[in-house]
Amino acid sequence: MSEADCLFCRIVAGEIPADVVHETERTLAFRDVNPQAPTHVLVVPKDHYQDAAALAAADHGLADEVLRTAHTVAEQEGVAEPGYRIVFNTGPGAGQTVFHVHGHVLGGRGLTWPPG
Ligand code: D5M
Repeated sequence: MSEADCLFCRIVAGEIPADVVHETERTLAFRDVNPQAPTHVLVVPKDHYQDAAALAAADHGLADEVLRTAHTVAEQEGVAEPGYRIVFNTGPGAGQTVFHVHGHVLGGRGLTWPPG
């Protein structure tokens, strides 16, 4: 998929509306349209990387920034305590459906382990 066709690139560009909860120079956080918990926010780098592996290989600083944004969102949403989950589905076998890396920030309810 080209970046022009990428859903999350289009959200970053403002071409598709999203409920943005936090933004930094290089990251954007917006609510998931299909929330799986009371807090369910997606954190993306504004630049296009297809998954967490590609991001980690290409730009360690940006991967750090995505994690920092995820934690800022958790604090902002009031779920940092007692805890929250950050999930990067990586590859179709793990359930990734949008191939622009995104961390799911989930919280606000008890989260069981193992995940499905
Ligand atoms: O997660 C992809 C996630 O993206 C999934 O939880 C739904 C969400 N999604 C899909 N379209 C949108 C829009 N337009 N806004 C916000 N959230 C969206 P994955 O890990 O790839 O399965």
